[in-house]
Amino acid sequence: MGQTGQRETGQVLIAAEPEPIAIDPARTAVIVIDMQRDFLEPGGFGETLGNDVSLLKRAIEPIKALLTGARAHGMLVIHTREGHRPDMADAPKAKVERGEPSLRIGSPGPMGRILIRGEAGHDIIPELYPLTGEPVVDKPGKGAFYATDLQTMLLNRGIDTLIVCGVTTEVCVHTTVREANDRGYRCIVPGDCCASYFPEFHEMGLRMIKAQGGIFGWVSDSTRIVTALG
Ligand code: TIU
Repeated sequence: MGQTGQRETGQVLIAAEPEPIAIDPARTAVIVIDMQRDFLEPGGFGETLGNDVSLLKRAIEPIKALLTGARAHGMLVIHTREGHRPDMADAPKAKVERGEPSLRIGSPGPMGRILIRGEAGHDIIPELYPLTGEPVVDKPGKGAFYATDLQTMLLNRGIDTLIVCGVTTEVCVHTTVREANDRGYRCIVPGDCCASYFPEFHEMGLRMIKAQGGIFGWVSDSTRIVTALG
């Protein structure tokens, strides 16, 4: 804090591809996408779709390190959860009836009803549980901006840059980065803080973000970001 009590706006240079990016931590938010039991633990939505959920665990420790660094700098941390109202009025028929899952959205499973708000499986994994005061955005879609108050939160805090991480790389992380990019936010994606049920989609998803001069944003990693924050 400066003498006036105002936060000093120190720019921090983050090593990234396709090029380094200077951020102001006071205007940067970390968005942790859908690190929910439904995607990371057996018996949830991810497994009902036929996926090996153990593939997503690799993102947990890097996200922990990133959050420790971000919180130490007083950065805004926002968590998201994909899921639907218990009455499922917000769940599109096209989403509920798609494919041949072992259990459909709304069906009772070992962690409660699949992808339904308030159920154990819908909540964030204990390893990354939000701290008191950190906003949790419940989203019905893949993108974190669609039908949520995320943009209002960012506007209220004067945020211009997002560090977007979580699962899965090519689905909810990518959709959110694309939504944010079109809304004028600069997006940094720490690759080791993201994961996919399909390692090749993870790799390609990151390459798509940073290609063409950073068509959707920048790709970095937890170590480079935490080192830059100091
Ligand atoms: N959070 C998120 O990515 N939702 C998904 O459904 N992802 C899949 O990869 N299925």
